[in-house]
Amino acid sequence: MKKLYARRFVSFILASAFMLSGCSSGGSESGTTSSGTSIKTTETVPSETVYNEYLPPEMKREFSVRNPMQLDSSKEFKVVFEGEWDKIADEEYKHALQNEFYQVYPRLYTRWGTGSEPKTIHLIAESNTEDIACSWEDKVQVQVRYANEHPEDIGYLAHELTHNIQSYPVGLKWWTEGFASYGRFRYFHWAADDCVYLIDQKGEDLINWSYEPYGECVLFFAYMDYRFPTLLKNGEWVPGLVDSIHRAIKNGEITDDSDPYTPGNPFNNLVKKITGYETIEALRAKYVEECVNGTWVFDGFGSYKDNIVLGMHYPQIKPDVYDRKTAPKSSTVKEYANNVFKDARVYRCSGFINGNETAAMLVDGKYDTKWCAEKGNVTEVSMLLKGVCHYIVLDLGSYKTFSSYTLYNAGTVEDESYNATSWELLWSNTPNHFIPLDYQKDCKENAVTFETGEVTCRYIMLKIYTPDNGPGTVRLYELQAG
Ligand SMILES: [Ca+2]
Ligand SMILES: [Zn+2]
Repeated sequence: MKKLYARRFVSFILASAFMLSGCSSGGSESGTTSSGTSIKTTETVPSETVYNEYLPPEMKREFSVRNPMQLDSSKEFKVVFEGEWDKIADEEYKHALQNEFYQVYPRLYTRWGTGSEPKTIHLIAESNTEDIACSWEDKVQVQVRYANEHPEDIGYLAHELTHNIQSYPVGLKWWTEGFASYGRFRYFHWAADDCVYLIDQKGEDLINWSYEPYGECVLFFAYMDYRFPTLLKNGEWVPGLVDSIHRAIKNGEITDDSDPYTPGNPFNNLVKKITGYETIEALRAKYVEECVNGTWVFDGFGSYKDNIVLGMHYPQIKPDVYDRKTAPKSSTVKEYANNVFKDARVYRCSGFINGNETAAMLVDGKYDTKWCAEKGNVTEVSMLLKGVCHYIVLDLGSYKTFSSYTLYNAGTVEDESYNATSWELLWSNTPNHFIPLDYQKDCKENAVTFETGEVTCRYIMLKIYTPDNGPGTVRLYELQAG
């Protein structure tokens, strides 16, 4: 079940901004409702074709009991299902949304509610609508067709629920959507291991984001919360940047977010008051600089000072700490008359890019075939959280003995800038508990042999920590031993 959740996470990586915004992109509309007090926020998708290409074809969904997380035991909050739920084929889908509501909504309310927002939410299934999802007042609506075609996606609900909490009197643009996506990012994805959505902190989408309502901006919100957090000082709450802007919009002090560049408007005045930066754009530029230079690294919300508001536990990106051994490098690249890794069965692997570049090609004995996998092929969040970008477990079929191994990196055939530079080889006699054999931190060789000392074992694991010093694609042509 964890795995299937993790699989869902793949689509989040691939679709990135697109899906993170609540399964939406392109148009959004907002307007004042008849009561004049709440904004309807609509998520739409440009075309079905665009959408579908982001979903891995093998993707399936299974909703089940999630990690035990904070539930609303006081029954203060409630979700009521209305409309055409009988037209949604999978009965478990409703159940999953219900679980999500009781986990996410109390968090959102505690953090950003003022007491006037609805505590009961009506969740409506509607077939006669073009919108994938929308929310207004105490209602969230989901399109029946979308639910049937993309039952793996439930994260949009957290995004919509954040809109319910916003209850902004006027419609802002990038802030409203970015904030809703941040609500989803922090209180849905980053609230449990099996929903974690990892972001490439040096990714172009993130750096190029410039106030489009749907875009890669959740990390910017995470940055604002980190650098300018809400704190409790001498028993008094001192709101940080995100919470201050949110409150100012709620109480009508800020009604416009359309000019992030010019100092002096109400939005930027508030930014300046809290951060010292003249504009939100100046702060964003600083954030991009910090992401690129690595002076700010997002590794989860565990260390956030504002956790005092909710006191929850967050998953954390935390490399495994154990005694890594480094084997001496051989002066020559060894070839083996009896390559004991040849045609080993791939017991497990983190993924591969296509049928012509599978993990098995790492050990097929051919120097021109490779195991290739992109970052997006990797679905196991538990490994990613430990800093492992790709991995393979080989079953040697029986106990085999070797005393050195040779890795033929990308550079033996392609550009050497594609070389993986940090990896670890481990051994075991069961497919689970592996013992370190050789750890390489910064190896730049195209083909290289390491002297591990004599080992007899049935299983081998190769973990890749740094696949290519760039986008995270691994390209390995051969792994041999003898
Ligand atoms: Ca090969
Ligand atoms: Zn939205």
